[in-house]
Amino acid sequence: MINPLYDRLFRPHEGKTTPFLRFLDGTEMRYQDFLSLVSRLAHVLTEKGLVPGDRVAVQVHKSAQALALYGAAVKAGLVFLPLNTAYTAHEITYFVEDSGARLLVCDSADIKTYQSIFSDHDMEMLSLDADGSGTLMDQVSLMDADFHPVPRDKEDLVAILYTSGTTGRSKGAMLTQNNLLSNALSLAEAWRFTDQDVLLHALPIFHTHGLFVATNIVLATSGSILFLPKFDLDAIMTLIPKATTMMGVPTFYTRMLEDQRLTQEMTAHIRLFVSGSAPLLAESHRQFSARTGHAILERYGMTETNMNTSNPYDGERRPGTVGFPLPGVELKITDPEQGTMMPQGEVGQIELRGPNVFKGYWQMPEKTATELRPDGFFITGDLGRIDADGYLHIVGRNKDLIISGGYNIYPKEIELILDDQPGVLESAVLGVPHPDLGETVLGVIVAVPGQTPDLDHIAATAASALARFKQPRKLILIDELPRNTMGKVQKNILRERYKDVFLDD
Ligand code: MCA
Ligand code: AMP
Repeated sequence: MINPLYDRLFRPHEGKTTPFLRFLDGTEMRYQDFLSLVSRLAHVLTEKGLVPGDRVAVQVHKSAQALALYGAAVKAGLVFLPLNTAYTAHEITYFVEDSGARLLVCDSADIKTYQSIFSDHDMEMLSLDADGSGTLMDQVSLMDADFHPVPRDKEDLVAILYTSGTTGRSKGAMLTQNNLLSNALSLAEAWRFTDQDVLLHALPIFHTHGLFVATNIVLATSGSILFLPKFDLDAIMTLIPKATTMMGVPTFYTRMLEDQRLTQEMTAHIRLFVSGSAPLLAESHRQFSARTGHAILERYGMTETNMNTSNPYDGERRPGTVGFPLPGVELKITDPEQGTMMPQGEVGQIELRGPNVFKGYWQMPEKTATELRPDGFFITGDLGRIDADGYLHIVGRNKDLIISGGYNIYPKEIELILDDQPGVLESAVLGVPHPDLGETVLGVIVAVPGQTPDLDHIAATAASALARFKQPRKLILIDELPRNTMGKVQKNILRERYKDVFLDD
């Protein structure tokens, strides 16, 4: 194979006239048109001087062109680096500098800001807007629709996805051709995807879930995608009768449950609902089954590992569990201190090994060594147990992480900003239950004795530095942080104390 990911996921569709993407307005993009866009974009990238292995940073709204850009990076042997559209210029600066990106593709509304920030960087910049226009696309029309795929080895990098770190510094997870390909093929089979499937796609395409899981599975099986720009409850309700499958984070399902239009009849055409990226409450699972007759299939994944476990397609999909390891994935539950195996049924940290597990963190060998063991097992930081029937239950986290509406937030990054504010002695940021987002961010602040920090000013400073989804939804001033005898802040006590803050709203 020349370029394994391209050869298996993209090449088979060259010349195919069936629809790949279907849009809200009823228009479609056929496979062959998508593939020729991929080729033209690959020409644009290489004509900008990019060579195999170069990083292409992309912060754009969801569009067919943005998806084709991913294909173009694969075809040209480049490393795709998708970035959340919510990230601020401050956050983007870090990703661009850390990755050494050679090209940044962004919305035209941001290009001036980025041009001034990166004026002394050896980096090209192009724009791509939500409607598919921009300087990137201006060049596409001049390009040839043939592009010979750049040869790649299955261990070569195809993407870097940044995931926040416990120290407050984001880490770039390096994903190989084989990581993505093996997982797509494994999931397509486990979830029985075929060319008859129509996937309702409302996830963002800058994360593993929407970009790799959802898109690669459809590419692997030649089905089509109902491609929504974002989650929109009305659009979902209108399109469900036209789809056969849907993937979402738990917030999608809880929002759908609140809508009376969700019934057994209107979901009759669907064969599979999948949930992941955050815990789906067993109660939501049961309510969804009762309303629609569909048992949501919950699975467990990570940016570093793609998908690890899944409830079965046939057989019981057990609420509150994430099922069994996918074929080829080894999973063990270990003692967090010793790394030794825990007895069957007991809680420990989840470790994983398989073709899905990433190559390490970009330019962070020490961090990689602490999380990826020499024998290939990756220490996930999630706590779990395996029940008597082999189902994995995720019972907590051994890492300080908040998951809000499927987005990961590491408290340290926010605490560093809060601690820096006038009048603040120290702070603790924690995730507390939220009816819509699962968890949301609460900031707890202790003042320097005799001073009164200005909470509005602090919120405004956080807003200028952090993406909206990371900003504390509330700041609370308290006298002191609870600590254990070692001096460590006891966030569990704070979580318990403030667990109803957003539930009472
Ligand atoms: C939007 N906002 C959020 C979030 N999303 N705040 C906290 N958490 C969020 N997730 C902000 C908006 O900026 C806005 O701020 C306000 O919340 C309300 O926006 P709303 O219109 O309600 O939000 P939305 O556009 O409907 O988005 C909510 C969402 C979205 C649909 C849940 O966040 C989403 O699509 N999440 C999916 C994330 C995902 O794909 N995760 C996969 C990661 P304001 O009110 O100030 O204007 S991959 C992964 O985790 C692993 C690999 C795995 O296993 O899959
Ligand atoms: P990310 O860094 O965005 O890849 O998020 C990965 C984390 O999301 C995992 O380490 C888990 O903590 C969490 N996660 C993903 N899927 C599930 C799930 N089905 N249930 C509980 N947690 C999940």
